[in-house]
Amino acid sequence: MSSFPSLPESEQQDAKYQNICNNHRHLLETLPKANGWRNRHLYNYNGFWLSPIVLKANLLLHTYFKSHPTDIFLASFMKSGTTWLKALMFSTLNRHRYNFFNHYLHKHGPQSTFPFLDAESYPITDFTTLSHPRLFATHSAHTLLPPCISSGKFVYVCRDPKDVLISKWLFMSKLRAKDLPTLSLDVAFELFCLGVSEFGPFWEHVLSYWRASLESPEKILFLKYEEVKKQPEVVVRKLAAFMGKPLTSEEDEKGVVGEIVKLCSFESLRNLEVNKKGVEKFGKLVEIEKRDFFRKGEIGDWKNYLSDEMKERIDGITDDKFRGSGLSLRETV
Ligand code: PAP
Repeated sequence: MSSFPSLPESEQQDAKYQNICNNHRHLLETLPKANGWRNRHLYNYNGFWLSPIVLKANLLLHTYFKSHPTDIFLASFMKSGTTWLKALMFSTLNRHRYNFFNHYLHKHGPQSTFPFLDAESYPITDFTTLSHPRLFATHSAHTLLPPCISSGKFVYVCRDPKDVLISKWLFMSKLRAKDLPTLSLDVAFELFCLGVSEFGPFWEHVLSYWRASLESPEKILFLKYEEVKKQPEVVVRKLAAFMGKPLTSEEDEKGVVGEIVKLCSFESLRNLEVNKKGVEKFGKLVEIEKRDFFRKGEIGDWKNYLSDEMKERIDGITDDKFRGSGLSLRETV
């Protein structure tokens, strides 16, 4: 039963939204907080550090998102390969719709291929015009998602936390609020190791999807950035099968997998005009230059930034956190 039985639907929605705003305000006043990378503070919500915008998006998602049984979600910790996987998933799923010489990606880039759920603002988009299966992206931990989403199908991509840290630090330094002091690598490193990092702790984030993938392997395709880098063709085949459109022998003969891999390669995406200029909007408040999603796209760039001692510390945390889980990010680096 509706909690606002006497109000017309639009006003019920507004009343519901006002409740969310009040709850959001209350949470910001009461949740544990710590230093943010982009904004002044992050808030610890159910074990994960979220910015105020993401916290609100999460509340909105829980209230308004209507899933469909065929939905597929791409999930990742920030800077783990989201942009790349968006391009790969979109072009694999829609390989019959576009030709590779004049592709949707050429004009629009990977960011606009499917919506990012952690930046929703009100009035909420209902996504009813998207073709099925609908694709969505999220950086939220599995346990933070509403049950209608967390019970769905996921592609999860993770990456060596040392490369994530460096990629994230450089990216967030560019976006950091102008009234805040520069975030030094030493401070970012400490925060990261403590787990204080947008959507973090990194390790608990990865484990939230890893555990879910062990429980329901048919529902979560668990990938590593390094594995995509080393064997992109194998990954495209896995994605095609996972999304319900396995490669046919005819497509194999035509070299479709190779075309997808080439289209989505770092060089090819970075050099697109659409990715060299323009901004990507996340919700109403966040704008990011598209070119900032393409930096180096390498494995092991952390070696240019972290000392041996820093490396040992992060690897030690990774070993401790993943011990007994059956997951290792070691063998991939
Ligand atoms: P997001 O969290 O802001 O969405 P995400 O796309 O997950 O970022 O990660 C960005 C990283 O992927 C960048 O890594 P780097 O800073 O170490 O270079 C970016 O360069 C890399 N990247 C983007 N596109 C590709 C690609 N096609 N192939 C390989 N790496 C890529």
